[in-house]
Amino acid sequence: MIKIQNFIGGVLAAPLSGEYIDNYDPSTGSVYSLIPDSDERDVELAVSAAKEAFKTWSVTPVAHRSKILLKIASLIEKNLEALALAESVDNGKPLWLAKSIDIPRAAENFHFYGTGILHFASEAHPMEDSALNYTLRTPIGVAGCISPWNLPLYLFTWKVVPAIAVGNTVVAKPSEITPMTAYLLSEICMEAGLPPGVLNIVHGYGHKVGAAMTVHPDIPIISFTGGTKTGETIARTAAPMFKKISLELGGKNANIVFADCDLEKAVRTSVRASFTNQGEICLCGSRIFIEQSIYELFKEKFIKETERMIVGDPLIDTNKLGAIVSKQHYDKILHYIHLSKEEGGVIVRGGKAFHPDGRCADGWFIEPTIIENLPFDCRTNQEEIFGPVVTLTPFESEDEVLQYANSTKYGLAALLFTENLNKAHRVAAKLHSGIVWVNCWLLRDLRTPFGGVKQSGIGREGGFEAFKFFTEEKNICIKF
Ligand code: TXE
Repeated sequence: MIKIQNFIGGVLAAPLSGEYIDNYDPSTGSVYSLIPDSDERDVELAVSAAKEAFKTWSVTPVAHRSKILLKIASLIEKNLEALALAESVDNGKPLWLAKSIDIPRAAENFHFYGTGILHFASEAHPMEDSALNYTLRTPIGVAGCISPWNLPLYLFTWKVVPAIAVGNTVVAKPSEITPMTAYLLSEICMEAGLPPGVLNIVHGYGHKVGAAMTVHPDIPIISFTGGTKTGETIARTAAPMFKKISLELGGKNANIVFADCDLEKAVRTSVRASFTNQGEICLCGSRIFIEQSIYELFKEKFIKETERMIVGDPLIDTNKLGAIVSKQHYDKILHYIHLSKEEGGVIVRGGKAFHPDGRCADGWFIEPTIIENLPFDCRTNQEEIFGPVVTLTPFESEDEVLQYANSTKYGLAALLFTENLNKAHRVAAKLHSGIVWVNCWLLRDLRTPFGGVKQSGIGREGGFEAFKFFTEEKNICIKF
């Protein structure tokens, strides 16, 4: 039974409590490893190591920081197979998905920010013949990074890398549900020669380790991705301490299919946007609005295309959906499917748990589920389910669908399908979300600002936005 260790001050360490938490393989429902049940004492050790390392790391030449980050990127690529298998076993996602998306993107995060830091500069503001202003952007200190279980290494590195690239040191906590690849990254960081204390990983429960990080006086900046409820908890603690926070939270994204769309493309892309990673991506389009005149045709084609999304053992490449990440989340999704029926929904496909034969018989699997006949403002259409569950709703006009799409408390992402350019620009501009994809989904340019509005969060990640978040600006004005 693997016993995961914390990574503090450049060495692997057991939790001071000596206690461990069971870590489950969702595809079999069994415990396969143990996670440190760390607490505020381990966080204290990590903060001390990070503070010590900051003294040198923050003044290490950018070219040297870049070199180490690029070395880590190449080691991740070299260890792709092992990391992808670890991610699939830990999260339940298909192995092919971890191999093609999760792990390559983790390497890309190191490469993107490891090169981006070489080009990050700031500006000067000359005041004609009287003075010169210039802006200094300097690292802040020990950054706290807290990440979720849906894209474990992908989102862990999406936070940690820009933080250390600009010269901060980090205390990080991956989700206690999927800690494995962050643990394996510790070993890669040691091999790459990342100086001790630059990255510290403390494993354990959010309400213990995450909460201790959030309240720690020597962690002045927190970057969080996870549920809106937890984001609120973190903000309540951080706000009166005047900490800088970035919150990437939940979503309930609209997918709008106009009659003048390329129907085949809209169907294919909508199935991907509905069920990839078992629907456990905050960017999934879980509310599909279809123009009335093509509703039945789209529904027929969408259901047919969904038949191809075979659920089963994540280690078998022909399976498109793997297991749901935890028993608790599995129960939550099944609860919402039950609720949808109480709200008048008609399940046109799926709707049940799935029990594969063989080694995964006791795993946590749910069929891709399509529900229609629900009002846009019912709970099923307003609350984040975060599973392989989508609703289909017809609309007559642009105004009507914009009212539906913008009706939730979230505003992370949206998709729309039309071949009419004017309509694409017009509708995209009116959608209350931080990201809009037109005739595509999850097409990502890492330079773009990433984040949501309303209760989908605060701040933006990505590109130089991330570097600006993890640095402090100072304007210096010198009179001639
Ligand atoms: O997230 P949590 P969960 C949504 C999704 C899901 C819901 C809850 O709807 O059902 O959020 O998921 C740490 N102080 N998303 O329970 O609890 C926790 O240990 C500090 C959307 O996984 O928010 C973990 O490391 N930290 C999201 C991280 O927060 C705390 C992706 C996320 O856990 C804490 C995942 C506390 N008090 C879920 N409590 C997205 N936007 O992609 C927990 N944590």
